[in-house]
Amino acid sequence: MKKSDLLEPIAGNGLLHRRLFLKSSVAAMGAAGLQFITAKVATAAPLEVPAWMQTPGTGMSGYGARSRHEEHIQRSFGSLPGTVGVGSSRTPLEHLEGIITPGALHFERHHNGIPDIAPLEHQLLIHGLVDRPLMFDLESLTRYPMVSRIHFLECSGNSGANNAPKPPQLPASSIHGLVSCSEWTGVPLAVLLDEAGVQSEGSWILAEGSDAAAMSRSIPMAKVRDDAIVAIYQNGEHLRPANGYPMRLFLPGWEGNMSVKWLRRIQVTSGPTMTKDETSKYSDLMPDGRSKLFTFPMEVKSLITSPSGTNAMQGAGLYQLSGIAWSGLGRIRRVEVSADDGRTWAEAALTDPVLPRAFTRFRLPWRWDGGPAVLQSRAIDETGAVQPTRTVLLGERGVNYRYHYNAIQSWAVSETGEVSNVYS
Ligand SMILES: Nc1nc2c(c(=O)[nH]1)N[C@H]1C(S)=C(S)[C@@H](COP(=O)(O)O)O[C@H]1N2
Ligand SMILES: [Mo]
Repeated sequence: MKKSDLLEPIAGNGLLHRRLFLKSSVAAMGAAGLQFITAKVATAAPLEVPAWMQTPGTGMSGYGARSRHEEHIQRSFGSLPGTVGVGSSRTPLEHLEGIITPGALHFERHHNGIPDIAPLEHQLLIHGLVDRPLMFDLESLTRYPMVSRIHFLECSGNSGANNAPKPPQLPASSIHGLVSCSEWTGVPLAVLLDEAGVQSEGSWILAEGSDAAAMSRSIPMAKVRDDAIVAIYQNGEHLRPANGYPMRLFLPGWEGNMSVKWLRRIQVTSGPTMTKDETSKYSDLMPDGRSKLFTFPMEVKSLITSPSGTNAMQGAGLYQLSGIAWSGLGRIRRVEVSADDGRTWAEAALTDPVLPRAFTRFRLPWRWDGGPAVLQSRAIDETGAVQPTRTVLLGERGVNYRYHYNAIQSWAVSETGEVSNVYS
């Protein structure tokens, strides 16, 4: 491909080739006389000395805080801040970049508030169909070999707002923010189960939390053996109370509800326990009125986070479309982007690293001509699964299905630059 071709749209409505964002191509853009994004031409005058260079800066602190100019970036709430009991808060996806969600902005979902657990008093009991019932405290756990894995965590209720007949006019976080991505460190649950000695009939476990909801879920032994961990650390520091301090179950790629926080009990069983949390909620109601028994993995999904709902574009010109893709079934293989409501598609650049069951950041250059556009992203994972359109998804599921919504998100850009949520 000739460098100048990079400046030619490769799909409808101004989508440019992903290679335009490579270093050499940025130089090519300059050579072609295209000013890069919004940089101003520098003058020969010396730089001014700003106020903060004229006095010594402040000192160190024991635990860091972000810039006071960023304090308005907050989780959004489904229920009022500080509400006790049931509720959720959402990650401000449209304000974040890369793939890691800072601990302080990880989404929260509680069924009866956040328990205040004294770590030295917390115990994890492993019992049921085992040879030796065992109790682990935090100290004994940290003597086992640990693993660290970068994975997303998504509530199966995420994006449910888009089931509504009319598209809600909300920021990306309010619609899709029940998903975050962290590095989780802990002990593989299989190691602890081997210590206890699982008996031959032990084909499921029950995991129970130490919160006032005593939230509990059943998990098949195959998943436990595959990649379940008892997580102690999140992004390098101890779990935050809201995310399960001092220990939680973590099940990569499976619906968030099953990653039981404040984990206190694992009972090895011969089948699913059918707890209140897996029968009254998180089950999918089908068009014929019956419920699916369980839906464990979170399927392939993506959305453009910049620009996104309620944003205002700053005039026609070159933009960097940026978004996240993820799949509970493995790696993201490819993300395609459309600017003309799905008529034509261009392949986006995936920013390294591309990890299984983790956020994958994608980008594509877009020259907005100032006219109306509908932006969409469509992710494909390594199993070949393709993110469906909303029409296809709802067509298959009927109107009663609420959980596990993974349809393509469409953002309309108006001539005045307002970005809104549309169903296409
Ligand atoms: N003990 C317990 N575990 C729990 C919950 C809970 O309320 N109690 N909420 C579940 C739900 S519905 C989700 S989506 C995830 C949310 O994890 P987070 O709050 O760390 O984001 O935790 C799950 N584990
Ligand atoms: Mo959830």
